[in-house]
Amino acid sequence: MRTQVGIIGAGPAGLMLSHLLHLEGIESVVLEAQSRQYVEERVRAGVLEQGTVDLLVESGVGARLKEQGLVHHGIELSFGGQRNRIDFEDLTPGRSITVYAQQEVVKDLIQARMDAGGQIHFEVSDVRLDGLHTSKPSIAFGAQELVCDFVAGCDGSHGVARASIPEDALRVYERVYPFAWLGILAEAAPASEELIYAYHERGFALFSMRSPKITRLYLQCAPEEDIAQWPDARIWEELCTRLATNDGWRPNEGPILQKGITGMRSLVVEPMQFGRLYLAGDAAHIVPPTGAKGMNLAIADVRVLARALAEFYASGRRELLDHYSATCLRRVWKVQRFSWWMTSMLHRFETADGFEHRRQLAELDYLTGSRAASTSLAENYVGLPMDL
Ligand code: RFL
Ligand code: PHB
Repeated sequence: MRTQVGIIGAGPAGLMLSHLLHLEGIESVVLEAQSRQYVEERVRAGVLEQGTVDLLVESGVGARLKEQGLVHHGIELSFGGQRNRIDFEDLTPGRSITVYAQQEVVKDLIQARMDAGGQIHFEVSDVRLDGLHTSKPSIAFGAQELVCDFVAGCDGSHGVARASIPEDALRVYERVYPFAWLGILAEAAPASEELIYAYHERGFALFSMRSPKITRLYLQCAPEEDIAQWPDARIWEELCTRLATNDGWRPNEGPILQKGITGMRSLVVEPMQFGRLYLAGDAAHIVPPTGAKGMNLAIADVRVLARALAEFYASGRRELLDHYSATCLRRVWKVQRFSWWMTSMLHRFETADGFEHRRQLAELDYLTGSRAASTSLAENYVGLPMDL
């Protein structure tokens, strides 16, 4: 088999790259380890930045997103029994976020690729990369081989792409946090129209949603937490304790449809390129979910990569490809900073003397009381300009 760009992974990064390349007349083949059903049902992110929404709409895959996505003009920060609104309309005029599940983005992209005759191979096994420093790198899978001009490693943090790069050719920056998130999806009408990030003595909690009938909620827990220790009643009790405010507000309860525990880490590998292999999305970096940035960063990477490849095929010029890693990393590190900051402000850290707790309360008090600080949160949350 032969193609121009071989893409490993059918997550948001790989699918969006394939779609953008198609619009530029560039052929690609996507290889995915899981089944189509699995990737279309995997519950993950839900918050799209303005720039992500714009790109999906402009590239022609935004019809369902426009119809079903929930546009939010603010978020709330809850602490000390009160909620404080960060008003995007006021602080970042014209920019907002849209709540639309990642698996819906994935479904829309798969459909668009299929409609255009695109090639996505699901359930491929034993993927191996070869010849990354030659002009014809190849991807072997099972008994088949795909020869390409370029390879895009969009296979997430446990994929083969990054693992195929010799250790001494990469620098890895990593932080592991001493907590995790227990997340649930519940059949309950969201009791608030906007997301609520709560800092509480017992730990962080997040109120989010997927639709007018489905609430998505998270609780800070220990990294080694056993989900079996969390029967539904305990989850609701803890969520209500951490989220309830003095005005009597609390989330609506309902049957829990799905629950799981997610670890938290920050990771960046540099450079995001090795010969003709380009890493994008979670394959190159992981952010803790507190800033809701992972999927948005994956989309921002492939936008840069698609442009660079388009320029190469149109003119033979390699400048944009050569700058791919540096261009992406500028944004990646800014988003790392923001995600780390949100995480450290909102989670409980065990310290003996309570210094951290006092500092965090002061930070939240400052943030919600200062227009300058609120604006900084708002502009990062709705998304830095795509070219930054
Ligand atoms: P993905 O989505 O992990 O896709 C990688 C794909 O590669 C496949 N794969 C392979 N295929 C072939 N051969 C192999 N050897 C392979 N190994 C792996 C995998 O099956 C998979 O289909 O990476 P991508 O495309 O870079 O997208 C990244 C995002 O998925 C991720 O950053 C977000 O989900 C992170 N995230 C959030 N991001 C946001 O922007 N906003 C949010 O609100 C948000 N909330 C979250 C999140 C992630 C979470 N979890 C579960 C980690 C909330 C949670 C709980
Ligand atoms: C979600 O709705 O899943 C979600 C929202 C905001 C975050 C993380 C996850 O920061």
